[in-house]
Amino acid sequence: MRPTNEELRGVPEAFRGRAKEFPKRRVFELMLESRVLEERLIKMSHSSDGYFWIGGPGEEAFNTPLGLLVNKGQGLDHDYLHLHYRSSAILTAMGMPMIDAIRQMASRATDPFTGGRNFINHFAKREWNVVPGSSTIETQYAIAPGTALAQRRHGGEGITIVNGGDAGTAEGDFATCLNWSSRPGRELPILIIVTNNQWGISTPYDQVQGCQYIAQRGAPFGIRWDTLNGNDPEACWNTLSEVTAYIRETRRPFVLEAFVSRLHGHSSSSGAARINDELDCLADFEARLVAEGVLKEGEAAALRHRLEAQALADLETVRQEPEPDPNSIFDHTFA
Ligand SMILES: Cc1ncc(C[n+]2csc(CCOP(=O)(O)OP(=O)(O)O)c2C)c(N)n1
Repeated sequence: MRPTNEELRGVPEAFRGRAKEFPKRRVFELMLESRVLEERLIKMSHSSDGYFWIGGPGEEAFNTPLGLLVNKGQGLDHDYLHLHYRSSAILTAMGMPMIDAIRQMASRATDPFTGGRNFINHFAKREWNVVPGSSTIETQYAIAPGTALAQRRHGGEGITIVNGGDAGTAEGDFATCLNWSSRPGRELPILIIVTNNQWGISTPYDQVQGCQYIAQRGAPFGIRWDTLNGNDPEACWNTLSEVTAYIRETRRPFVLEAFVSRLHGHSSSSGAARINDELDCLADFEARLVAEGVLKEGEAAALRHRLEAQALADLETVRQEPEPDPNSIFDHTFA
């Protein structure tokens, strides 16, 4: 008898309560840094310091704990990341300095991810197993089982992490990922994440998806699954700690769906205006930390001011840096 959908929900009992103490102050500082960075990048798209913006404001409460929990490094003993374009807070939490994203936004040769040749928030970093991100949505889900399969053969505790949006899961690559991750006896150590912001550019979730939860689609494949409030950083820290422990130890897949906000329009193509009727995880968390006495009144504003000044100084530096040499246009092009 196969387990029912509900029996597959969440991690087994043995993995509950695995989270270390929630580093709330650190998480807040990183969430704020990521937000300030994205706001600077949006301004760059308006001031012609960059051409196109797409990014992650509204996903910081989920992505920051995730970035802190990644086993960062190069090779099969570390985690592999197959990310989509709203993942900046993951990179910030892993240690990316703001200036590196600003370099990519400004299409500078100094962009460490793509040498100024790809869109903003399309990361690639061999030293951290960050696999090159693609603008074609969802292809990452079909590719990710490859590194997970290598990790299954290799052994150890390294896992593969893949994320993407809700609308993209309507494409076949998502089903490919579920299938390859769950072949009986050959299950893969992979965390399959969907950040559900209820939108695919301008198409609402309810007009596309007949299922209640996308993550539930793991159940027919025998994959454990769960949903969580992606606007609550502590819930994300706890759940991600448990889920990653489960995958590391059992070498089995897990589908996790996080409900998040989209705090700016889809991309600069639609203007990227601030959206005020969705919950802002950063403002929410700040209010909580002030109420708890973790942050003093005005402390967050002072930190924001310092980070904004740093981002602006970084932009001044980047403006002086060279654009890519036209002769390098075909470098790293394979067809
Ligand atoms: C294969 C492919 N089809 C269509 C597009 C155009 N496109 C870019 S983003 C997007 C919506 C994606 O929505 P979702 O997966 O929910 O992620 P979100 O942007 O909301 O985080 C679409 C249709 C694309 N980039 N690639």
